[in-house]
Amino acid sequence: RRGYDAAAAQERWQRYWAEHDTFAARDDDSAERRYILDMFPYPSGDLHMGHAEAFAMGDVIARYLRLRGYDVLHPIGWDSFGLPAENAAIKRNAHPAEWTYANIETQANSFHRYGLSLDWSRRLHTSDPEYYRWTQWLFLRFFERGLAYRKASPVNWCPVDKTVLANEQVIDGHCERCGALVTKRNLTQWYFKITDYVEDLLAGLDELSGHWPERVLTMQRNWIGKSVGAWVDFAVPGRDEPIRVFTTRPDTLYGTTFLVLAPESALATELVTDDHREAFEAYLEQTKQASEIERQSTEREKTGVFTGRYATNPATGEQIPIWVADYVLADYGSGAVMAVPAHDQRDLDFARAFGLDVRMVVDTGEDDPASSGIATTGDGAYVHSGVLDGLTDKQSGVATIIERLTADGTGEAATTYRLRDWLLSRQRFWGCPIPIIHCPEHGEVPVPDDQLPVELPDLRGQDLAPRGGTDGQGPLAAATDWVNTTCPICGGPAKRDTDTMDTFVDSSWYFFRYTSPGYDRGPFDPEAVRRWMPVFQYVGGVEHAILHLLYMRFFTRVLHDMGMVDFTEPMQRLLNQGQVINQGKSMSKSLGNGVDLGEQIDRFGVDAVRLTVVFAGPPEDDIDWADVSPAGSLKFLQRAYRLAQDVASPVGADPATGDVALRRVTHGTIAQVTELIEGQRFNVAIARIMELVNAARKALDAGGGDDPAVREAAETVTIMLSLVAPYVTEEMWELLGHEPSVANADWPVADPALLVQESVTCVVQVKGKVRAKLEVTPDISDGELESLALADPNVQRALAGAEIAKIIVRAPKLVSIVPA
Ligand code: ANZ
Repeated sequence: RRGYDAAAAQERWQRYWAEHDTFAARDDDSAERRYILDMFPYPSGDLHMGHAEAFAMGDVIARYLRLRGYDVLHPIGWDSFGLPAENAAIKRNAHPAEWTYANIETQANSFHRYGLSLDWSRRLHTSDPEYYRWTQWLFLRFFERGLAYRKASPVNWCPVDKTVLANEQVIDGHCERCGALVTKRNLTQWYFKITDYVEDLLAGLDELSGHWPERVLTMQRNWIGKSVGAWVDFAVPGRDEPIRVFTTRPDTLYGTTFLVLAPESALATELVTDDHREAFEAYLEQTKQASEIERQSTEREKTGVFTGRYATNPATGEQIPIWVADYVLADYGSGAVMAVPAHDQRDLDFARAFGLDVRMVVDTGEDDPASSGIATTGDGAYVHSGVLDGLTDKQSGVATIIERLTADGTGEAATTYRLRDWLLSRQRFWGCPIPIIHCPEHGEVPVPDDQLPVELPDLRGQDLAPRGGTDGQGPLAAATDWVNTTCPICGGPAKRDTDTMDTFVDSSWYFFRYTSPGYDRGPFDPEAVRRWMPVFQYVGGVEHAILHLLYMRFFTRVLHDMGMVDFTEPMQRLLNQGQVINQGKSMSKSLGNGVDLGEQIDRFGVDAVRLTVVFAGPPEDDIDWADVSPAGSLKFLQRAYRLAQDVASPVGADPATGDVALRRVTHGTIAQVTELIEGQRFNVAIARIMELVNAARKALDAGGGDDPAVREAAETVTIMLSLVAPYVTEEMWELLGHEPSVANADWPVADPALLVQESVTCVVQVKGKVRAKLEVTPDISDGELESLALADPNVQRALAGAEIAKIIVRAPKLVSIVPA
């Protein structure tokens, strides 16, 4: 008898599914809809183990819901603009489009082979003009609403990639992609005004609590970084403007004994006196070497220089020295800090390093920070604090001082955010052109909608390498025929914008497009979005926890305000799958511990690889490939396959006439697996299916293949296992005498009559009064129950040593005792 032939099955069913559109969304009101989405891939090389895991998880959910009778939308596309394509193309002397689309084909073939239940008819590529036409259209709507604007500002510049980097692409002062030391440049750049939505984006996170991983919500909250406090003005003798600082602890103002400026702030350069300039310049140079994280670390030894100047503490009227130190950052708050050494550890470390005053103004009952060296941050009684003396809690302290500052005109309540507007300009070729024309007469003029898309010029055979000139212009600037155009308003000579958009713009709206891929009157059909969205389940890596998810939430809010969608959170639920690692480490070329997906599939077959990935542990945990056994998975699949082969009863045989013990296992498994899949505990669900295969095999070996209960078990296994092993289960379904596809089967329903109750509660009465409740197995004998009841301490106490006149036992629910 032949076993399961994975390679043959893969070929056969791929063809079948494609020919029958098995996984196309119907979108015909025949059933409730569910939209399941995996974060779309970036087309660099072939699929890897990371894709294998993420897409296996998403497919479990999509297939489960389909079997539950939902009309499921499970689309696929490619995030196909971006730097890596361009760099690879430059290296190989090819056009980015060639490299990109070749990789997309490779990946698409691999996705087909991987047996995912995708709706291929909705496939999109963000680098296709018919897609980016709408990216541009959306940009123009943002522009009209004042949500896309240009401003000149110092930006992070990667001298190797020769492009502007967003803050989040700078890791410890280095370019996230190439590792080069990032420098600053002054450029005029396009921004999206995401800060207009900051409060709404924050509030939305509360709504998502319980549906998104808590750590993602926390990361988003920290990224937005809301701080509530006050601005406080410190007058500087000899200067018109005061120094404004942001503080979360205005209540500690009386303890402010000096100010600290960020070394690279304009204020520092301005204020430093000639006597101190040399030391300051040297310090400024030194600062540039340290990363933002290092600078803020409390562990780090404090460094700094005195400016030679003083400011007036608005509460005490005292003159306090102004210092410069790198623990203050230039681009947060105002780049200046009021230092309260008694109640802030970094200020205290600094004060102790430079012999500055430490003045305790909140008495928390702990040791005086001046002697202990430990700043106190809790609530306490205010001391030496003028209007605050007598108060004992932070909240009233803060409110009182803000009132006072406001009345004096030396400060006001303030809220600051870490979040900055989204810098979307890139000086690169392979991205979506910004649909703006610069007219000497009319300024920034939108390209009229009916002239979209502004297509990328071909530039085949030309140098696409970033130019990196001081003008900060990208390679598009060299395409003079393309750049030189006419103003849509006056018809005079004008120039196209030569920046392209950050690829995060492309990925901020792709999920809308899937609902109506051919739509040509807008980026999506609002009716289709209403039918399918919000997305029921989004699946993807935690590396996108901050930016992608924040940006798409922002886009959705803007679309909401434009009246195009009626919700603000596009993804109801989020699953962050773990990573696939090997030997305890991330896979990498340099470690030589990479595992090749294609090679694993060649050896064990798709089903075994998918089963291994899903069975390895909870979906959000990392999988160490050194700890798993695809060979073991394949062995199990062979065992399941043989079970289907050995079923001898006819289709439709009444299971009620079969082995009740096996039926109990089958129905118990149905109930448990259903709950486990709903709770996304896929690995445990698989363990239960494996147990059912064993139980069915045992029953079969004992009673033969004719027992309809064996068929029932085998069919249950086949349907449930199809969530992770689509090929072998199609074969099994056929062996069991059914028409394909198993994807059209119904998810089994547990018969409550066959569910073994784990335990029942037995009431024990003494003289008619309930004295104890015992948890017992339903099939406990009268004798066993009687001794259990009599041994119970509460029952013994109630009997108080009395003889027993009568005892009635009704297992498993009741024991009634009458003492003499
Ligand atoms: C005085 C003070 C006293 C502060 C105290 C804290 C505790 P978050 O919560 O992160 O917003 N700060 C302000 N601007 C800064 C900058 N550019 N670089 C470094 N630190 C800066 O932090 C706000 C607090 O961080 C502010 O409140 C300020 O120190 C400091 F017992 O002011 B605080």
